[in-house]
Amino acid sequence: MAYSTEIDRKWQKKWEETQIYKFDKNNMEKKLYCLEMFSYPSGAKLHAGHWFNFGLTDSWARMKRMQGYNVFHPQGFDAFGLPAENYAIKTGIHPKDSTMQNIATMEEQLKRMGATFDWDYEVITCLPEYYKWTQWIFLQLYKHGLAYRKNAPVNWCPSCKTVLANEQVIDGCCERCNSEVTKKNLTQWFFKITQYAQELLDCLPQLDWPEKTKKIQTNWIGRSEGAEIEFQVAGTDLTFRVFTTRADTLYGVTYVVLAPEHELVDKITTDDCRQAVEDYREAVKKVSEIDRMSTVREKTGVFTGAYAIHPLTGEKVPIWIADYVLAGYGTGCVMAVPAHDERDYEFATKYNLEIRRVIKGAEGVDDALPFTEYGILTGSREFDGYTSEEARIAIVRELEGMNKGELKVTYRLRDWLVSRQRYWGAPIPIIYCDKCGTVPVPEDQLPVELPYNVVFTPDGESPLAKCEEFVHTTCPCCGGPAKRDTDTLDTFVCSSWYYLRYPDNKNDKEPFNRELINRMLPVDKYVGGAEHAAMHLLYARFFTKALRDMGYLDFDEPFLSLVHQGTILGADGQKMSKSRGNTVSPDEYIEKYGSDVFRMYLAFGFSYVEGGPWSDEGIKAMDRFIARVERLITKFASEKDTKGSDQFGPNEKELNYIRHYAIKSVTEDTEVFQFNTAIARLMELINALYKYDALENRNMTLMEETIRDAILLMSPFAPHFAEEMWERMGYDYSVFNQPWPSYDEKALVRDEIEMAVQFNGQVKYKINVPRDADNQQIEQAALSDERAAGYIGGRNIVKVIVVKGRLINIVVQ
Ligand code: ANZ
Ligand code: ZN
Repeated sequence: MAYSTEIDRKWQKKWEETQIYKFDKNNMEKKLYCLEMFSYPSGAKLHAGHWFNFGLTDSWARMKRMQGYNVFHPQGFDAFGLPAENYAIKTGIHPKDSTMQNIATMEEQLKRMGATFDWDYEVITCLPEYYKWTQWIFLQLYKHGLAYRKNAPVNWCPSCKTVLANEQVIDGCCERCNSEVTKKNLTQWFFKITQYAQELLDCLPQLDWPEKTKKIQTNWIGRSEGAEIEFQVAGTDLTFRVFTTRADTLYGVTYVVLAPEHELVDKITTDDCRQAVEDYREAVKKVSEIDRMSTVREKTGVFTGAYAIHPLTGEKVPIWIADYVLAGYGTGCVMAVPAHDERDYEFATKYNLEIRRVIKGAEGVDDALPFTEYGILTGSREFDGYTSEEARIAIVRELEGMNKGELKVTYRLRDWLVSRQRYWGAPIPIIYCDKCGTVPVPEDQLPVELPYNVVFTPDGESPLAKCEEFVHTTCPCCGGPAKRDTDTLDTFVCSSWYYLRYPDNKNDKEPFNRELINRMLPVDKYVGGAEHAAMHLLYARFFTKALRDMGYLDFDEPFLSLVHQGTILGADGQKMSKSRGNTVSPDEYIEKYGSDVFRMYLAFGFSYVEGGPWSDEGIKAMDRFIARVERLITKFASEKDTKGSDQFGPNEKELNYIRHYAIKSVTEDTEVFQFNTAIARLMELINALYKYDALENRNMTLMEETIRDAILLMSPFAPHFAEEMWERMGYDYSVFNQPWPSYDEKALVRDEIEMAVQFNGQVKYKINVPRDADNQQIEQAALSDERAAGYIGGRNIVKVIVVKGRLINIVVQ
């Protein structure tokens, strides 16, 4: 029977019956937690990208399993979220129904992949048995002051009618629907990820993650070392603080700027300026944060009519508001130094504000204004002549003495906004009582179930707010009437801890057993898309650290080693999409060629971390390769009991060399996810076997051993096919219970000859060199031998004579 889906089914059935991939919880010594980012069941089908991620990570896991690791390889679904809800709005099919239906289909498809997933540990985030614990974690964060509620300007997508996290706003537009994002004030729940900003940075170096991803996180956290400096509003006792990285320029401050949203604005604006200030603040609401940060956009702003007192000179400087100052960064106020900051310079020039130089360049440096480099202080009283580096510290020390400033580290990272005004998510487990205020739902009342019958068409209000039975409840404190929070949690909350739930997914007493997950985690290998570099991967790290500090686990980082798979593009080199009509449907190919041909093609046809364009020719070639392997093995299986020779001549040595070279390369390349080169070595091995098979007098033992190794090496990439070939060779089930082959160093040395090494004509020792080595290689081998130094004895080498095939004479003096 030639390889086909029938063979896939045969072995899938057998694997299922024999429960071969069950994880053994009692053998923790060589546990290996291998995890792919779980999938989002929005499209009903697995696409080529899923296959690339799951199929090839499974190949890696299979090799580790054969190397003796007790591999934990679970699967699950990130099942809450917008797409299911948007789909429901379009089709009228309830998100729960469509999601569960999609999950069933995807589970089937994943099973047909023939992966080692242990489905006993499945996790589905939209089921109450899971989100009960998501809510429980929310409550723990709340109890520990890591979840809080505040009124804040939030990103609002007018089309999805929802609040978006900063990360979901791309170039000022909604990540999902691409409409322009505006601002709106709402009372929202936040998680205090900023409390972990420094630790999130500090732990990055120890992680085996792609450098680029670490860099993205570093920039996202955005540590900035500077100072906070206090200014007083003239004629009042109001004060405000600015954050600056350039305290050395303090004497160059000619005005200050508050973010338009700053709470002081109302209090200090004078009557004659009020109208202009109000109009400006209205206009700013429509501008996205990204635009406000843009350096090329023209700067705008208005004067408040108020003045601030310079902390060192006592001079009065005007207070402006301008949208290039962001409310959420630093203190939301800046001291403007137009001579030494580009934005301030542009602003001051436009509005005719004073520009005062306080830094000059060193000799020969062009210091035309705006001069933004470090330099030497001038016009700065007793600090004149200081370097910027010295003055940054000295000026702050002086302010410290007056209680008007201190050194300060600021992070660009913001607290994580988790409230969503949507239906399809985990309800926030909080009750509001007129008498008792904000009351957490008692833990024994979890889960707060998401009701099924809800009108979820968006109209700006949370769908749950329109569900009377949900909203009205009794206060757990006083028993009086109370209302539930009607927002749901961002789906990134669900995916921030799923890897902790897998090992203990049936626990109904706690989210996970502490002792168990301390043994099971961290995840040893995590594989998924690079698009998660900033959000998911940062949130999950934060959750792990917060849960550690609250005493629920004992490790610092969730994912020790991380790999990002590349993207499989359409045959046209464009991103696959339905509208372009360039998508590849794995199901059709699998039906036609079998799942192993599909997987082998993905392994061989692309660099794993880069991806690339799909090719139908490529998959056809892989189909021919598998058939070629099958012919070889089938033929050999029928002859293997015939007597051959036991010779071990040059042909045998050559075959044995290629065999061990393949073992070494496939092992090393697979380890680091370089599957394409691993498969290339396998192909060379099959070619060598064909060549050897054509010879008259074969060493049948060597040939059988080589074929056996070839099947083992191929098994992670073509699991069904390998089982079939293993059986055809007459071996016992299962190929996956075999140890991974190891290579013989000696076989890797190609045919060698022995040569004598002489010093000044006297033979001292002998060395082995490859038969085809040239004079230079021979000379090098002779001199790098550890015995050479003793015979040279610190003398000079005058000459080295190589007599090919016989000796090397080293002349020393
Ligand atoms: C005075 C000054 C003088 C500044 C100078 C720069 C150059 P990073 O490195 O990104 O942290 N800043 C502070 N808070 C801000 C806010 N909320 N919105 C916009 N800008 C803000 O940048 C820190 C610098 O960005 C601070 O140092 C401040 O301007 C500005 F010659 O203060 B500087
Ligand atoms: Zn109450």
